[in-house]
Amino acid sequence: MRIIFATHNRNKLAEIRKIMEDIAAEIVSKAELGVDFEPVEDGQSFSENSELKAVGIREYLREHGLLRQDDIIMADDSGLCVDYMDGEPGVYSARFMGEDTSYEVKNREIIRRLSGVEGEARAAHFTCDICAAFADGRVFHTEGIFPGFIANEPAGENGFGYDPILYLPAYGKTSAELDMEEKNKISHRGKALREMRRLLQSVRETDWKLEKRKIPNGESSADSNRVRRVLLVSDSHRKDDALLEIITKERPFEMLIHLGDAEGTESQIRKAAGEGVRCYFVEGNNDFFTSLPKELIVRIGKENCFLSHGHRYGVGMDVSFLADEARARGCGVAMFGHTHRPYLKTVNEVVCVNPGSISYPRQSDHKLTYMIVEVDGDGRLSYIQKYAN
Ligand code: ITT
Repeated sequence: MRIIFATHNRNKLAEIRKIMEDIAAEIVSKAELGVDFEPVEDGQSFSENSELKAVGIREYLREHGLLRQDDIIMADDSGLCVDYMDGEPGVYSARFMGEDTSYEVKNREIIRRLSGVEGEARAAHFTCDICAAFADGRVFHTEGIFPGFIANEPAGENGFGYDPILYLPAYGKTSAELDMEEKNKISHRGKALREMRRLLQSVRETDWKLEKRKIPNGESSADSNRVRRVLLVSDSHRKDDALLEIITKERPFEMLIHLGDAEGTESQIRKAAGEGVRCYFVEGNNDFFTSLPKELIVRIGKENCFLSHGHRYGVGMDVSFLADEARARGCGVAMFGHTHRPYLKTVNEVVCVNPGSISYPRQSDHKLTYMIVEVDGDGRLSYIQKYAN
């Protein structure tokens, strides 16, 4: 899943990355995608504006062929609502006194307007509405509120915008005196983002349950019935001599899976495997300018196998994120590369398999490794670790 956040406010993006980093493979801003299209925010409420932004960017990406099937375009609209000013500046927070007016001036002006106002009457809050527009047309919203009081004097250097004037009695500080981590825990955006995170997780689980009933995208059940031996390799990094040798040595096999970082020699490998062999490649972190899929689900015997290079799941540190992703997608096997070390272990009920590297091994014996997967008559898989030299 890729989250594209429709903002050019760097502070917002940093907060969002911190909260969402472990649920999306990629979080990019629209600027990082090179999109300079600016939807008009002329709604009367925070939720209207966030939806105008998110849907506007989604349709722009669609029209320009940049929208991926698993993209979620997110946008927030947020602002400060001051009770004594009838909820102003509200949706006009960024435009209050003019876009180019400094926040020092805006903050002083709000304090000035509240001169003589005391206690509860100085109540104010930040509001944030987040909209997630899915590539398939669905739209979801969450909202968060961050209550406080307008301070008598601006204070603090952290945060941005109106942070120096929102005083938080429980902390004896303004929002600008909190560090980012503290602010994220209690802020309007933090709350709305965590709620969005929960919502996305539950939507994703429901989608995957439905998807589980479909045929996997790589290999149909009918095709998978004829597969008895699979050659599993990874991380060849254009150094194909050993790989070409084992292709000859290991024949016959009906399927070849390469788990990433072939670095452009895919057609040579396919050719060497021969016409009758189904070849699957996924994109590795060194496969630049490629149209290879990032992930695939392939049916082998009676197993749905989740193929991924693994770097997006942090497999170098911990395989359990990959295992959980595979399981949530209805796969009992996760095949990955990236670490250059052979691996075979059941993690969170998912068999996690890494054939190691066929070019630059990193395990202690420094031998080039690969795997053969054998399928028995009942469709059960067994994994045989092999050395190329
Ligand atoms: P994008 O539209 O590109 O996301 P923006 O800064 O214009 O960025 P908004 O339209 O949501 O964002 O305007 C919100 C304004 O409200 C923002 O410029 C700040 O002045 C204020 N604001 C929102 N969240 C805030 C926060 O956490 N701390 C301080 N001020 C905030």
